[in-house]
Amino acid sequence: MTHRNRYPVPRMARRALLGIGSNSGDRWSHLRGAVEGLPDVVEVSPVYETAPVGGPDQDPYLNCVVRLETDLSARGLLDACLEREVAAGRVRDVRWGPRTLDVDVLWIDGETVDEADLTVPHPRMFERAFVLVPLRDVAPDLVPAIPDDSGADEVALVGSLAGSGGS
Ligand code: X6L
Ligand code: MG
Ligand code: MG
Repeated sequence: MTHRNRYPVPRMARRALLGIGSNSGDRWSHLRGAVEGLPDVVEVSPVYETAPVGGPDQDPYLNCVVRLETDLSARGLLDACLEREVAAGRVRDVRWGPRTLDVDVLWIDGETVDEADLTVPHPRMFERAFVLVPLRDVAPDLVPAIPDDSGADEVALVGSLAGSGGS
């Protein structure tokens, strides 16, 4: 090669879906802080209160899903998620235990990742109603059906981050 391109490589933004959850501290503030701090968010699902799945006995969660149109790589998205969790004061101790904020990369159009600390699509959560119900709101093409055994009866619409609702 005799020269290098001086210009940024144009990249087509693609759709990414992130799952957000909180069941400790001011849950509404943690969700709101995540949505406001994440890059390239174009749509936010309603907020659902959901029964905890896995781990020790713990309080109910608030869950939602955001849709991004972004040039960020999967790794860039994970970094943005972890940054929001740290900003919410998350302490990682008990596996599947209570957390102020959890932000997961669920899906990136046209991309799969299988690395030690990052798997996309998210392997486990796609069977859970606390992901599927809000995911269906912002990406219905990704949710053809919600299985009867996914816990759909333990997911209650409680408000939205844009309008009223929350404490
Ligand atoms: C079989 C066995 C299939 C276990 C799935 C799924 C385990 C999800 C743990 C599973 C299995 C999890 C949230 C939550 C967690 C959340 C609600 C987890 C463990 N995060 N419950 N539990 N909302 N409602 O965001 O996700 S941590
Ligand atoms: Mg999670
Ligand atoms: Mg997580």
